[in-house]
Amino acid sequence: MSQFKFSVGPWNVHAGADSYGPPTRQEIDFDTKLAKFAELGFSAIQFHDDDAVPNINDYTEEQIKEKARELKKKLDKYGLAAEFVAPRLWMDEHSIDGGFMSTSAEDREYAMWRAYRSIDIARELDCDMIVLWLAREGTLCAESKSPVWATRQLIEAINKMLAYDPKIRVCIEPKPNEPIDRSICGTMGHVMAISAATIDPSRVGGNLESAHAILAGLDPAHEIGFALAMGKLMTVHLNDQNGIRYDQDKTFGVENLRAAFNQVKVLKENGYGSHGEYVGLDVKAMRTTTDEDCYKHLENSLKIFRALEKKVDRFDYDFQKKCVETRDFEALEMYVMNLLMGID
Ligand code: XUL
Ligand code: MN
Repeated sequence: MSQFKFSVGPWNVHAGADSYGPPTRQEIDFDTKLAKFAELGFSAIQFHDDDAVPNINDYTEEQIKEKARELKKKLDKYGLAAEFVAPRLWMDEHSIDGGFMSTSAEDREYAMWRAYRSIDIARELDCDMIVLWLAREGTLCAESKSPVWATRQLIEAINKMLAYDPKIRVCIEPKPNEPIDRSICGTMGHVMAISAATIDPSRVGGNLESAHAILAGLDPAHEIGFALAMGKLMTVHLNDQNGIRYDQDKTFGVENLRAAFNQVKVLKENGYGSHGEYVGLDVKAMRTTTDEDCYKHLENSLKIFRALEKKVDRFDYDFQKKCVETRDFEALEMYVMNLLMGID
């Protein structure tokens, strides 16, 4: 029996538009996605604040909570939990130059408003986690802001969130670049340092996305392991990425099966999920994918994860131990290759 439960965000099923071309598939409405996510075996949904409450700017704080309560009823109908709420601090005109570390005081205030509203929504959805993907937090022009000031702004914003709600946990999803040029919090190491500098480090952790680690030139399994060692891996965004180029959000495991195997292995060996953590996916269908196949990348990611979980179950730890004792890493490496290729 698998120890894992899976989560997904509504943006994982999208119409295929990119920076260079218009949509290639029909938009699918939110309720249809929810029903399909439940049918595919997902247990929880990841939300941006405006996935949960579209047009959030148009409502009062009370109206936003009311809308969130309506959404909760919908989730209950499908037996789905809410995993997290993430303030979307990159689409609004107030977030052109970032959110918490924007150079405009008015825009920083707007970013805090979105962060507080995300917390309000989370509480109504019976969830205690806010994810911060810090899309535009950094510089496009290196001399435009001080990295010292910007880092302190982030710590101050997180402290305000922790003070606003004594139960809320803040989970930073690091990414080294895109859409920003130089990010302020690019890796899990940065996240751990920020956590330690806040007023309650036990409530500040990380969300490791495989593609983001690869974009930083790092190994996703080691980034996961680092956060696990600190007791601060709050969730993951599994996917895949072909080297250092635009963020691809490919189906989990399709570019580097061995790296994917090691992500499943480190999660499984360390009892990930035993405190209610979900295995989150953050995957995108290709632009060429048809309407009929628009959930295939999710189905395939789940299939690959589960197949790799079986490989981890079969992993021969006695043989590994022997190889380590004799330092026969050639044999250990070939053993892993054979395991993955299905050669006994
Ligand atoms: C962007 C990314 C986001 C976050 C959620 O690279 O991964 O989708 O996961 O805001
Ligand atoms: Mn992500």
